[in-house]
Amino acid sequence: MKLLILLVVVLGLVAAVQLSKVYQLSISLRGKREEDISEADNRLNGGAFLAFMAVFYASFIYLLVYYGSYGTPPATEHGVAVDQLMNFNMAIIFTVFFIVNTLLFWFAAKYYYRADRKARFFAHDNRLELVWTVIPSIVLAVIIAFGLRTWNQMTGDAADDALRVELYSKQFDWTARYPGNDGEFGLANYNLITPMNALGIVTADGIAEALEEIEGKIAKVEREIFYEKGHLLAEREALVAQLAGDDHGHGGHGHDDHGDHGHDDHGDHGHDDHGHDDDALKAVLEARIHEIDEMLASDKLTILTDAAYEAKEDKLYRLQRHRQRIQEIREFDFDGNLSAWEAGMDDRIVKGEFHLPVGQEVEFVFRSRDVIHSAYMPAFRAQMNTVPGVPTRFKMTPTITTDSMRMVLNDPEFDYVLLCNKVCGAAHFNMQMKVIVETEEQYAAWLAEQDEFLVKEGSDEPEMEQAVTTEESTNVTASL
Ligand SMILES: [Cu+2]
Repeated sequence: MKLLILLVVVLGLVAAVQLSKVYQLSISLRGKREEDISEADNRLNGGAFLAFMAVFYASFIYLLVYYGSYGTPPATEHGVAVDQLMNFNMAIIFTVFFIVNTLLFWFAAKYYYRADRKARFFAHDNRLELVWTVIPSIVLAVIIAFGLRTWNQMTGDAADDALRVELYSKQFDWTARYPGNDGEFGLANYNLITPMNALGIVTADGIAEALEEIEGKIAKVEREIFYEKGHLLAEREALVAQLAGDDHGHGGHGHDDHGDHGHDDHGDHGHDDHGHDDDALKAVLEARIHEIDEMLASDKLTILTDAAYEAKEDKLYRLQRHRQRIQEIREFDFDGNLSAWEAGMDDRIVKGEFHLPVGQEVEFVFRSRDVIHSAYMPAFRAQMNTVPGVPTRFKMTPTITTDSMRMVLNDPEFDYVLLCNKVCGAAHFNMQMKVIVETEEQYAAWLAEQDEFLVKEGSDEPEMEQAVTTEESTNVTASL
């Protein structure tokens, strides 16, 4: 099939070349030179410019009508302002677009070349320069001022009673976190991320769990390094040589030692200890050789290439650094004496969908585990990058419930959605989360059903309850 298409293209090209040869031949037969272009030719080209302009505008307007809308009316307070800003910008852009393109094509058509007409030479005009510098400057300044005002509406400080929701992105899904009854998000630390603690929430238990996991990994790598056959054999050889060397070259060795100590005028003292040191050293060396022999016979023995051995050493170093960072996590109190390590215990973590109450200001805090993602909620006219290591935020107030929006759009299937709007990897297309906007009561009922971080299935539940304050544990029990 591909071959056939290629053949058609090649034959088409050959035909075109032949046709142009025939055309040139016919011109020279009529006694005209090739570069002579008649006025009729020029007029035709001018008309073609106008025809192109008409088709160009028609396709532009078609695309605008069919793809130019968000599909939903703005469902947040600031969304109205975002749409106004967008429409204002577009109105300016379209105006300039139509003026410039109309002039371009219309001039090309009107002033096609005619032998009896001479163009006017026009070098410079201060008034013109002034007009096309000052007007765009004013328009741009207005756009920037308008844009900053709308931006500040979204990113300004949230009200004290605003609901706070954390959105956590990773390849390739979203997790939402609600701060729980204490109103504070528990501290999070990426060093604590384990399968059981996907957000790395800091609690005494989380730290213990992460440490246990990392100790296990360190022990495994250490074993692989310590039991490497080549290195054990080399060490054994060196030890044996040292033992033999000690027996033969006793004098020399002793002399070195003596010299060292002699600097401090403790030569005699050093010499006294010398024989004793030697025996002790010999015992240590023999013990180690014996240990190595046992290790060489054990089934834990590993065989690694030099590169693999180095990689293991690197890995061990990184794991030890990781362990150190976990050990360095220090406890501190939020305002009001709430321990940062306890604040996370009642956090509610949800996946798949999250809910918001209508008419209530929400402050979103964004975190990312791996790469830059972008939290995009088109119906709310809201978007923010989520950046590893740099929490980002914005606030918004949803104004239309999911149910109302379904009626407005006459689409019972409609749902608000949170999308990833940065191409972040293979499953980026599927990185989304449903958002439900509902009444205050519905929202409260939904939230009460969500598990608290440390109060889900698991045997260590009673332990946890002891750790939280009395007031909190009442709430915890109530929600169970
Ligand atoms: Cu993503």
